Order: sequence, then C-alpha cells, then structure tokens
Amino acid sequence: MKPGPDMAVCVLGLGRSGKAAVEWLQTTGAKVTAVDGRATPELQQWAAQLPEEIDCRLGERAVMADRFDLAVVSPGVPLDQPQVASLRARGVPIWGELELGWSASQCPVIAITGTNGKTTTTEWVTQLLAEMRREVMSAGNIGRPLCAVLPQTRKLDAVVLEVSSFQLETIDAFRACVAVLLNLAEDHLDRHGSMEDYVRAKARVFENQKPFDWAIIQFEAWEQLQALNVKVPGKVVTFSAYNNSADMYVDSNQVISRLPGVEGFVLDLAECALEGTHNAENLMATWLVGHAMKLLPAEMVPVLQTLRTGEHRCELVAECGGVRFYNDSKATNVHALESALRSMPPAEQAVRNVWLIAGGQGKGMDYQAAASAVRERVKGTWLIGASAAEIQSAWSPFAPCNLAADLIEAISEAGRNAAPGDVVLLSPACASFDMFDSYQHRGNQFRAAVTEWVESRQGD
Ligand code: UMA
Repeated sequence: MKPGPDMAVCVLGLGRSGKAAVEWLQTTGAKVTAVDGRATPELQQWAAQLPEEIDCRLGERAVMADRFDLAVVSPGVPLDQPQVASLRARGVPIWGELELGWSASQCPVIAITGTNGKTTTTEWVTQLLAEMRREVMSAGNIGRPLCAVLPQTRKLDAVVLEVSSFQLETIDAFRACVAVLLNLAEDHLDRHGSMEDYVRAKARVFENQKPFDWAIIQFEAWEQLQALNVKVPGKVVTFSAYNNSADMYVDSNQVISRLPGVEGFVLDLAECALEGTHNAENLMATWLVGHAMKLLPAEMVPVLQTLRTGEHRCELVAECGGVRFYNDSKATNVHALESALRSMPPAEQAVRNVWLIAGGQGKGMDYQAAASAVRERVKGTWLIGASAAEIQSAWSPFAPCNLAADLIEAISEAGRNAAPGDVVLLSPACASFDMFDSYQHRGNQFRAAVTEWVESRQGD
C-alpha cells in the first residue's frame, strides 16, 4: 500500500509523530484527516498554517464515521483507544508513524530496541558510522520521527532508528537490515498488559527480516525470545556482559568475540571511559552493528574508546563537600534504576553510599525487582510523585524511605543528609509526566536545583 492522491488517510494523534506524518502525507496528495483529542493553543496554531484541504479536527474524541483507506496512529495512542478500535473493526489498516515512514524511506534501516540503552546505542552507532565516513542520521523514538527526515533518506547510507515497543506494535512490513535487541525487563506494563505481550511487541523488530539480515540480540533476551518460541528469520548474533556462552562476551574486562573471522580479543573496557555492565553491552552492540555494516575491528576501536553517555544518563552534575550529584532522569523503569545504582562509585569505606531520589508516574512495574540493588547501595531514599507511596511500601524493608513534596525538597533533604564520599542520585524508575513535561525537563530541573542548592551551601 502506497499513500497517494486516491487515498483517504486518517492521522490519529498530533504530537511530533502525527504532525510529521501529516506533513509527509500532504506531499503525496493523499486526502488527510488529522485528529487529536486535545485542542491546545500550540496545536491550533499548527493547524492554522495547514493547507485547507487537510481536515484538521482538534479536541475530537468521538468515534468517526468517515471512510478511510488507512489510519496512521502515533506511538502514544493505545490500540484499544475507541477511535482506533472502531477503525480497526471497520477493516481500516492501522499503521504506526514508523511503518508510514519506513514505507517511503529510501535507504536501509538499522533498528535499535530494548528496554534500556536504546537512545545511547542509537547515538553511538550513528557516531561510529559517521566517523567512518558513512552518511547516516538517527531518528525514531530518539525524538525525531522518521517521517520528518524522509527527504534526507535519499542520500543516506543508512538511517539509525531507535524503536520503541509502542512503535513496533503497529508495524506491517517494516524491515531493518540490522536489528538490535539490547535487553528485556519490565516496562510499559500499563500499556502492554503483561511481560509476554511487551516482549512479543519488542520481538516484532525481527519479524520481517530476511535470512541475510542481522539480528543482534543480548544473550539473555535471546533466551527469553526462545522461551516464547519467537521466530527470528535473520542471522542471530548474541552478546552479553553476564554470560560467556554468547558470540561476544566479557572476560576480565576484555571484550572477546567468537564470530567467524574475528575470533578473540576485541576491546579493553578499561580503555573506554564508561561505567557499568549496561554500557559494556551497549558498546558490544555498537561494535556488532559496525561489524554488520562491514567496518573493520581496528578502525572501530579508537572510536569506541571516545564514546560517552549523553545528558540525563548517570550524568555527574555537581560535587560539593565530597558529595557527588548524578542526574539519571532517563531511567524511567526499574531495570534502568538498578543499572544506575550498580554503576555508582562506591565510597572508600562503604558500598552503601547512595541517597536515591526516585518516583514519578508509574507504569505498572514491580518495584520490588530493585530490592537487592537498593539493599546493597542505598543509604536512604526521597520519593516524589504519583508512585511515591507505592515505592515506599516496596522498598521500606531494604532502605529508609521518605516522602518529599517535590524535587527541590528531595534534593535539599538528600544533600543535607549526605556525607563526604556519598552520592545523591536522581534515578526515578518512573515516567515524568505527573510532574514534568518530559524526562529532559525533569533532568534539567534537577540540574538547576542542584546548582542552586550547591551555591547556597557555598555561601554558608
Ligand atoms: N493523543 C490522542 N488520543 C489519544 C492519545 C494521545 O489524540 O488517545 C494525542 C495527544 O493529545 C498528543 C499526541 O497524541 O497530542 C501525542 O502523541 P505521542 O504520545 O505519540 O507523542 P509524540 O510527540 O508523537 O512522541 C512519540 C513518542 N512518544 C511516545 O511513545 C509516548 C516519543 O517517544 C518519540 O520521541 C516521538 O514520537 C518521535 O518518534 C517518547 C517516549 O516517551 C520519548 N517514548 C517511550 C519510551 O521511550 O519509553 C516509548
């Protein structure tokens, strides 16, 4: 199916994805109806500059009776939402914005998914390929919809896409020549209902691959797919920082490969300025994508040694009186919090040196899953947001749990209690939308409030 002048297309949800889809569809001549449940001033302004032939309906939540040949839904629109359910019941194909973008993309796709690390790995793969003089660009869940970069894809060697389970739920023929699954842990259960459904949504990244495509999968995630009997038609290559049965694994801080043609030592992790096993795995996945894209090991290593994590990912934002403050606002699930706790620098005398600020909008996750990391590393917690009480009851047996009215109070309480050698870590294990616009907004507020708090202490 190819959107064109003879097609009536409904676009549901007008956030970044929906707007990009409408703007792309407009260039194909399709008859577009653009719908959003909200009618914010920002959306009204955007709608006002659209050409007249686009039927834009803001604030519309009722089920539509119109006839459509295709519906394009944004990742944030659940598939059981009444408008989507009604379109589907009438036999209208439902595509996500990712499928629409892929159907019009003119270059090969590298797709990166997983519960955690996908933004970092997408950035690293893009950087690695760019430094090796490939024309590449990142897009997708990273914040830039594929539909927004379609004109550029004509001159790219590849587009590196961060893809989420929400996006993968609504693919049809989407195919990546290289697809990566970084890890699988509980997340978005409020949307997917069960871990099995979440895993099956993630595994769809592989479903349309050909036998010559690459499926780069964390060893433990591969075991989870096999337990569910998920078929992966591409060439499977596994990696793991925990299990040396994988095709690429870690032994005494050295990355070792058993891939045909590149057997043996690949990379010394001590020469990479990154903490934590999660970053070792993100590096291995990056190397494996480079390998699939025909880069040579010797040319990849110097680039891998320069890679760093971005903002809001265990980012050191201040140090005051021997206390370090880390912003890990990107940790929106329990697994990401565990990785952050395990990668925090221990104090000379004690491993239990973390004052943790967590909480926010929950996603149906089991906070008890972090119990052992909390017990090992956390001296005390300050909990904020809608899920604070639920987290308090899950973690109280393992560390002192306090409720804070907001982020500012949490920072000042944690900072006041911290001793030299301690760490104050914001790693919420929750989405931000109950108190902030996004995880970036939450991280920026944290950074600003920490800076203010540190300055106020320096005046003491
Ligand atoms: N809306 C309706 N009806 C509904 C639900 C929503 O009309 O029933 C409307 C809202 O009023 C709003 C629009 O839909 O105007 C929002 O759509 P959206 O939530 O899909 O937001 P976008 O701005 O299009 O952002 C999406 C991704 N958002 C989600 O998956 C929730 C962004 O990922 C992504 O960067 C962007 O597309 C570009 O591809 C964000 C995210 O939180 C970062 N992703 C999750 C994650 O990483 O954990 C999956």
